[in-house]
Order: sequence, then C-alpha cells, then structure tokens
Amino acid sequence: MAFEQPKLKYAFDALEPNIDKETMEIHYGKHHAGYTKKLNAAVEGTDLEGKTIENILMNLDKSNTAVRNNGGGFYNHNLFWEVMSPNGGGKPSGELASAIEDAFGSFDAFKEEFAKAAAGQFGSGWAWLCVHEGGKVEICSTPNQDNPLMPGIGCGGTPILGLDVWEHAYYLKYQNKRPEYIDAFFNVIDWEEVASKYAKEK
Ligand code: MN3
Repeated sequence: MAFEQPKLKYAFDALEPNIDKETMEIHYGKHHAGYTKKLNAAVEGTDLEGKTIENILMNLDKSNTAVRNNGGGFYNHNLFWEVMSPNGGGKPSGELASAIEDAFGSFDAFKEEFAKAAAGQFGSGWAWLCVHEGGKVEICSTPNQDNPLMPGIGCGGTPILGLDVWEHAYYLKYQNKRPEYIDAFFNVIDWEEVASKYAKEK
C-alpha cells in the first residue's frame, strides 16, 4: 500500500484570510504531493515498504536522507492540515488546557513561547507542541522536515500541533513577515482536534 495524501477536510480558500487560497493550493497540491510521491519512491522495494509512517520515522536511519526528508514532509503536512480549521482559533479546554497551564503557566505564555520557537527557527523548519507519556506537554522546533518522532530530534515527544515555517507556507501573503503568519495561524488552530490527539497520545 503506497502512502496517499489524506483529503483536506476544508476547501483551499476556507482558511482565508489567515492562510490564502493560492498558498494552500501550491502547498497541498505541489509541495505535500511531492513529498508523498518521493517517499513512495524511497521506500518501494525496501524493508520499509508496508510500514506505517510513524514506525518508519521512529526507527529512522537518519543517514537515509530520502526517507528522512520526504517521510518527514509527508507526516508533518498531514498533521498540519489536520490541526487547522475554518472554525478554529480561541483556546483549548479540558485536560489539554490544564496540561498547557501546568507546563507554561497560562495559555498566553504558551502562545508566546510557541511563537518564539516558530519565529526563531533559523531557515526552514517546524514548531511543535508535543506530548510525553504521562501527559506533560513541551514545545520544540526542528529544521527542514525533521520532527520529534525521529530518534534524537527535537523534544522526543509525540507532536499534537505543528506549524510549518518554511517560506513556501507563507511567503505569497506574508513575505518576510513570519511573525504575522504565526499570529494568523492561531486564528485557525483546531483545538478540538489537538485535544483529541492529546487524549490519544498522552
Ligand atoms: Mn510545507
């Protein structure tokens, strides 16, 4: 079974004005599609064929750059699309809200630290909110298409929220103003989805 791009649960223009339609079309239709295709080519005929993407990333041979870059690119974007929604924004509630308050003091302090991780990632990469076994949450960032499931990378938890800070994710609308894009992302975060991932992975 080859890897397939999951269908988006919203239209390309549904996240406007926070994420523009043209960026979504290119990002999903070209970048993510490209990672998916190249991942399939990289695992075909190897002992990785047929494994889940999580299994592949958690047991990654980091010198296998084709699988590292394209497997990361496939997984990271799957998560990114899932944690956004046209009905997003606001704040989490319930046990995820409590975990965020325990770790950062308040939602606002969490937001500030997450934005700092995203803005401070030099060059291309991702900012993450991860959960560790037991429910503790942590923020980290990673370069390129790396992610914290990969051995020895990032904070080593399971990502439940991810923000793509590659220029292809925001340059058409925001140009060099990455902090404005990060702010806009908070308007579309689907906290119900993030909370459901938290409940599943904690
Ligand atoms: Mn991207």
